Amino acid sequence: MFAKVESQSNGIDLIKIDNEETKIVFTNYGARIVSWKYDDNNIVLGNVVEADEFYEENPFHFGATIGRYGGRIANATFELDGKTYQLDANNGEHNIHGGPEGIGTRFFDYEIEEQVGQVKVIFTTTIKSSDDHFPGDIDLEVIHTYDVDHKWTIEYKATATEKTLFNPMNHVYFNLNRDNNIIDNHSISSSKLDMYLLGEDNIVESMKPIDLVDTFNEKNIQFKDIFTSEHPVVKAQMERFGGIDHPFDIGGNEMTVENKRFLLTVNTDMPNVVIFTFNDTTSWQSDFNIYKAHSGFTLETQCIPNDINLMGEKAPSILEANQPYYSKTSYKIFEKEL
Ligand code: G6D
Repeated sequence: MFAKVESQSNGIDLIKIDNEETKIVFTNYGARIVSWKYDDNNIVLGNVVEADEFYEENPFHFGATIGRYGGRIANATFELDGKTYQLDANNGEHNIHGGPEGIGTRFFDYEIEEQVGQVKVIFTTTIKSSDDHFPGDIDLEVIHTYDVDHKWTIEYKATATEKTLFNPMNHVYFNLNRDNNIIDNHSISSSKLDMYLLGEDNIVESMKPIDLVDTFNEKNIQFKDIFTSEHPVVKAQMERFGGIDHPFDIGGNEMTVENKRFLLTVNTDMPNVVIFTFNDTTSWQSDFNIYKAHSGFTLETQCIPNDINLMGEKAPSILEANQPYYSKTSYKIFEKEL
């Protein structure tokens, strides 16, 4: 395994890691993953060639590190220790992806460590309260590790100067099909697939989910079956949002997604996974947008969006001052025996 760096225009560096049949590329712009190839099949959405132009204007945040708070915060406001915080609204009246100054569009510093059987890229930045209006500054390390077993691991290490919210995630879109054909044929599987329902403006409505494993009476569920379900609750949600944009409780630390050729496993210590099936691509008015609806899906490991307004002081995204934060998510790709 080895890594090499290619510097593009506008300060964007591509950090290319070669592991024989798989290759992965990261960039300092948003500490993001740019591409992940199994042979010549790119299993994530992105563009390794002209990353500078492609990523700067991408409203779908392909592969970016998102924070300090990944999902929507309703009405861009929350209360912590009796104090009300007003954030910038950048999704109608709501705050999303950490707000307009979110970390997905900034340049991170980085170092590369080549070790036996793995390469680590350690990205660092400071999130300032004066930029995003959450309390406290956060020193953040985002560590992307790629290893000989074709496993990509993301670790987040952080400390905050004041009690705050911290809920980072990665906005990678997977597509295990050749030529990025729509992902309807992929199936998802876990011991439990509790889907939290969304209300107005895609905001999580209640803490009462519906278990898709029970509803479909199956452990391995195709996206197509969810999209076309006749179950009244599932159907109403799919019609309303054009697909999945929902947080799940996966009942443990692991879930899998597969098509005929590949199996992807996700391991995480985060309580929820938001699956977004790229439901409406039309808001991206660009020649770079070659994607139709359902061209990919995210597996955003995080605390349930809006947790602070749903759960108050019990919200898992609360980070105490000067307490080390750590979380870890791995994605591993296998080629199936045909
Ligand atoms: C997130 O949940 C949201 C979607 O609603 C949004 O459209 C996307 O990011 C860009 O996954």
